[in-house]
Amino acid sequence: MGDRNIDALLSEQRRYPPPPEFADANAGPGFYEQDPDAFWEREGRERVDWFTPFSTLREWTPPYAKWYLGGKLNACYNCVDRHVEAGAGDKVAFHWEGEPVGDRLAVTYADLQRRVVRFANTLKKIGVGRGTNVAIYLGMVPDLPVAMLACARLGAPHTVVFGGFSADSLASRINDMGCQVLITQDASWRRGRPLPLKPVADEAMTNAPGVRRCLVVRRTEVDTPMTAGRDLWYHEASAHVDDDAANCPCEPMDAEDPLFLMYTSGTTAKPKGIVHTTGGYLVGVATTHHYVFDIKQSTVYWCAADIGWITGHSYIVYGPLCNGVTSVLYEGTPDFPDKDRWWDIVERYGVTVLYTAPTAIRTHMKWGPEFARRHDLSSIRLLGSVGEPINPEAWVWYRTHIGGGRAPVVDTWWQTETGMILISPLPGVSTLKPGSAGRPFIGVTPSVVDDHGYPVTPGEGGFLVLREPWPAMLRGIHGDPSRYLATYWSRFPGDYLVGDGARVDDDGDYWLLGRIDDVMNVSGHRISTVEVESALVDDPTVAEAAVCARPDELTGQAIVAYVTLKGGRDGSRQAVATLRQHVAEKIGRLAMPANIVFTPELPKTRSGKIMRRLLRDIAEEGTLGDTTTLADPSVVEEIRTRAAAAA
Ligand code: 6R9
Repeated sequence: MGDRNIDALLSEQRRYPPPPEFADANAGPGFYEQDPDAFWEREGRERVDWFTPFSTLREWTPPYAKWYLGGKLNACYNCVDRHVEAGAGDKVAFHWEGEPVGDRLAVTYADLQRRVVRFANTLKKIGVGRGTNVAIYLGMVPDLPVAMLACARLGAPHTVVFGGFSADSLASRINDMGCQVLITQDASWRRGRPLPLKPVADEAMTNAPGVRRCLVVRRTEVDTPMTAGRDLWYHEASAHVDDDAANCPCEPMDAEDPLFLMYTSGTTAKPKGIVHTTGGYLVGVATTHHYVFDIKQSTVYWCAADIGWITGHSYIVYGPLCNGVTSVLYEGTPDFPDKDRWWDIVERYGVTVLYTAPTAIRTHMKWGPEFARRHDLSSIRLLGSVGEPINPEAWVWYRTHIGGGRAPVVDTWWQTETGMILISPLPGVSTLKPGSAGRPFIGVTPSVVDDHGYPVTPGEGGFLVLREPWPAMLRGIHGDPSRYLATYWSRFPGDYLVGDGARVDDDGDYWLLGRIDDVMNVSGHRISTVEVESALVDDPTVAEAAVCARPDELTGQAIVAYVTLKGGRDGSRQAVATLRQHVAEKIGRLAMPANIVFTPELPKTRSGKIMRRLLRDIAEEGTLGDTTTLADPSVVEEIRTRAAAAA
């Protein structure tokens, strides 16, 4: 019995062709037949405005690509000013919804322009200009996109550090990038309480002496320590600052000038500063946003991610604003003050496109559909998923309970490094398969290869690699070209190593199998953690599951499953037997977990990814790895105790 049987048992048969409402979709039949170079040439000329048009589409000297050479543009101009100049100043750029109920603000494109100009002029006063690196450590307040755009306006590369990261993480990013200015806030709202941010920033700055100035946005009334000569309240520093765009021109940037760095964790402790540039990035994110989410003039778009994550950069800030869309920006958590908060927001603003992560969908599944039923969600026409493979049950739940049984679900695959969506269905073209990310976007040439770099036969799993460059591709790791080569280009020379496993079915649709280090080997059979997790979550009693391997004398590796039952219940001995049997039925006996640990929560990063590395550590009874990126570190101790009891 080999992988083929597993595949047969797991094969997902449900199919959803494009609904008739998508007959006039931005991407219709024939979309994939376009010539990639002609497509990106046209999008480059038409989707963004250039101060100086580009002369060369791209230059590819592996492993470095350049796009839109010779062009000069400004990302802020494209996201803000040009919409105001075109007469759309009164259109809402974003409906900001604060966490405290009733705390809300509609920011039009004209308002946004004034806010951005004021912010940019304030930054200028403290010495920020072209090439000054700026760190931003803010929660989901209106000043976050404003600060990013103000930096872009001046040509100052930014790095946004997610508001939940520790002082150490913040300091290491500031130091690595050499930031001279830090923008933060007093505290952010978290489930009804102010969570201080400035004290964390203070601690970070003691280890990051390069920071000359710290601008502090006031969000709450908490007492906030300020260091004279270094710290400034933003509302004071900006009080008499000009907000007339005519007096604060957008810096003409080269297409290849850096726009921002986004730090992401790799296999070593030190995070990688992924470099994104201006031209290719902006064209890439705006183009994919337009086609994948079928953006119309009337779209009300909500990406419920955090801006501190690449998803927020590309698909809350730069893509949607470049396309002149009306968006929602929400400050709080999905369960404050109650578990229907998201659905209240969808109803209030008439959200038509919702983009979120499988972990959030499974959380709502765990709470039950009654919270969504309290609200009118009929405005929703399209749903998106990103961040990890979505198991078919969650996909179908999402479509049924949030999408009214009609809205297509686009499962979008991409990474911090890719900058933009690379594999995704298109709602007017693709027949959807729950659990599949569909086809590569135009010009994207993935391949699935074996250990030696040879393409595998269709249906077989292997390493996902990318061959041709795409516009929003990373331009390297900041300050570490050898790590760039070693991480992405050395395993299969000439190909970009994604780090995910995948397989392609007979229709050419991609099925992502999780990170390659998440592929287990039990008795010589290759089993992906995702497949087992999917089987577990398919059981009606299971809310969420994470699977990893531990060494086993007989079988090489054995499977350990961590399972959260619906309603947070504890599992009985009978439940263990039932679940093992269920996996055996879904995949085969070889995939049956050797151990099942019931736990009320799984350890997750703040962006919602399950930290399988920690689960593996627990399963191997080794020492615990770094837990600083965990949303709730106490979860680990709890699981360790339970794992010992279940062994
Ligand atoms: C955008 C983002 C990237 C990793 C990626 C993969 C996983 C993201 C996915 C997905 C399956 C999807 N991933 N989207 N796996 N299906 N639709 O998440 O960026 O935080 O850098 O993570 O996330 O493993 O390699 P990032």
